[in-house]
Amino acid sequence: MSILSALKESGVEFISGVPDSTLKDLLIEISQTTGMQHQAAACEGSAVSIAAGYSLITNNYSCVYMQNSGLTNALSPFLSMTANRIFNIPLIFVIGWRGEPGTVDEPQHCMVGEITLQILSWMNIKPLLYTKSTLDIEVKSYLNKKMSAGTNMAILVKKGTLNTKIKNQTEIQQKGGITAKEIPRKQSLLTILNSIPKGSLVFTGIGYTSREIMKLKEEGIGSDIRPFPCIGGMGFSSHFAIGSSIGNKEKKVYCIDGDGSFLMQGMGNTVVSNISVNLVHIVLNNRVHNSVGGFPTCSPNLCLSQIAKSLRYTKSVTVSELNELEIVLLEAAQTKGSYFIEILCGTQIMDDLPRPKESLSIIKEKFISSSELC
Ligand SMILES: Cc1ncc(C[n+]2csc(CCOP(=O)(O)OP(=O)(O)O)c2C)c(N)n1
Repeated sequence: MSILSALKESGVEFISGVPDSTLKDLLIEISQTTGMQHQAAACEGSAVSIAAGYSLITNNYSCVYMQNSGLTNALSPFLSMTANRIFNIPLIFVIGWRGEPGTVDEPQHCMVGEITLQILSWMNIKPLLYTKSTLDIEVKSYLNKKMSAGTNMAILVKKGTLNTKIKNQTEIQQKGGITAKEIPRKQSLLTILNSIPKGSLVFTGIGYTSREIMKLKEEGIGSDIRPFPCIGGMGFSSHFAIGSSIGNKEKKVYCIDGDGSFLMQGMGNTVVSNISVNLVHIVLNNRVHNSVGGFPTCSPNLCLSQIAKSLRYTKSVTVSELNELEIVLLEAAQTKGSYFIEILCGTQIMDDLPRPKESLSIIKEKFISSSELC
């Protein structure tokens, strides 16, 4: 059995969420199963709301999956809409536990990892801790007990418990939408790095982008720039970039991000319509959340540059050929205002992607001193 089978046997028919590498096996199973309707969500709060809407109308429990870093996002609709003292629409949460105290994990996960149980206690949830030795019967009896009581519940999955059977990644990625043309990922990044004028401020997003750029810099590409890797706060790197452009009108500011991140928080970029920024916002659209297993985003076939156009970026384009990209990057470097570039790119992954080698506070200090901000 598996978590998915236990959910199905308990009568659950609907699941929504944002992917997490801790939950890869569950997500692969969801993509291959029948009898469980699945809706990928743009963010965790949206997943809670979609699942709650489904439950309200069907009078059945539904399930929400996420990484624990999405819990704070989920809290908004939970605490003021679905919780038992509000509209009382109980849900089943399946949560990947990154940054669990006593385990080794990336620095951005340590704070949320430490307070995960506390957040769940604010939600009045006593989770079932899912480890390699958790028995199927324990999962079923936990679900059934909580369902009979009509309460919220959570299965908290320890890192390394579920990601054992990853085989069909290519198949999953292929479902992430279809494009006739695309620029190979590495080629896109090389071209971007070579186009950024010296002295620019560069912010790179979560997912593979920051790590890919770290690798290219280790290979000597883009030696004139020192990017600030926004490896936490999914979707907010462009907001960071906007803030820094407000704070320094002289410098050209770049944000290089993924489509999953843009879809998660892109509406916040609407502020570019009423402020003066000197921003080049680049989104590498591979139509999937590649770094957490290659699962399709909630809307893989949207044209992101059309969205940016309606958010009133000064200029907004989609490119799918290398020569177009070169021209557009040149123009963006010379244009004042907000320039949005959607690159239709592939899902190829470079080998041996590095992770930050220094502490994040040192990375921040080096970014500040190299940016000649004072
Ligand atoms: C709030 C939040 N939700 C989920 C995650 C887990 N997560 C890390 S990277 C990522 C996917 C990012 O997708 P995209 O921006 O398209 O970049 P790619 O992975 O394709 O490089 C996800 C879902 C997270 N870190 N934070």
